[in-house]
Amino acid sequence: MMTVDIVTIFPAMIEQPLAAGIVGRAIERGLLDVKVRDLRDFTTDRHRVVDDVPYGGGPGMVLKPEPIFRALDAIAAERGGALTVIMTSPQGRRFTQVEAERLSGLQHIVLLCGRYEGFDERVRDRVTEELSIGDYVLTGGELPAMVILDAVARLVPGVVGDEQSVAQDTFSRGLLNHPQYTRPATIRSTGAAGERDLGVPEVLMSGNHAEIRRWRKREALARTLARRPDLLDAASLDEEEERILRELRELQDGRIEGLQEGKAEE
Ligand code: 9D3
Repeated sequence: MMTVDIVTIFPAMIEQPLAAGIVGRAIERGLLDVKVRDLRDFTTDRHRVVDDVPYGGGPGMVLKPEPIFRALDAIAAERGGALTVIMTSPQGRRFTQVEAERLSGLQHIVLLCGRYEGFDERVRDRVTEELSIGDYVLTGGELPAMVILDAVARLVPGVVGDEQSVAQDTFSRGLLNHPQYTRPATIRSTGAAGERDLGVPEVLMSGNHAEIRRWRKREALARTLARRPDLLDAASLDEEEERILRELRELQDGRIEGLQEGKAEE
């Protein structure tokens, strides 16, 4: 079982979403033990103060170090042994699928959620790593902690029912997924383009499994080439996929040359 301690001043932001979905079921089934710790429970003053003004002046408030140190001491005493402490922070290294895979192999992690202008620098003395989820500004580390927990939890064996779907995942395989369809076979749509019937590619209803497999490979590669060509550098492709990708690139090059020669697009 993997255990995760989350330290926050907004426990409700974490507890409600955790109860639902695949992660909620994993907790119920005992595959995952998540404990949400209210940072204010580790203060010692009457007003349970967790922040203070920055030394040297300036706008905003800084999270005080003592409540965080006390919270980490309590978690270390309860869990036993050295802690892996992950600080969520805009200054952190980027959290990726590779990071999620590494963390999913650990027995226990602590996630520290930042607020205000951030942590007193001395908290980093107790931190193993600092992670950001991307280049956009949020109001705190709670959503990043949930993102990290979600991505890590689904890699813990047994959490996601279908191991095959975890293994075939976009970022494990290095390609975007092919388009998916389910019933009905046609659906009426009223949109900007007017009214029309939307069908399903014939090949998917043909029952020809070799054809379907090839169509899916082609669609996945075409999508990746169009939307995320950067992923193709690291993707591990089989021989058939390499061949299809060469074809798609030739088509693409042909089209660009055609345009350079001044031919109109159809
Ligand atoms: C004014 C300078 N900002 C630092 C770059 C202040 C600041 C902005 C946002 C301080 C804290 C925050 C709150 N964000 C997080 O705690 C956070 C975060 C994010 O905003 N984006 C992506 N990943 C993360 S992980 C934690």
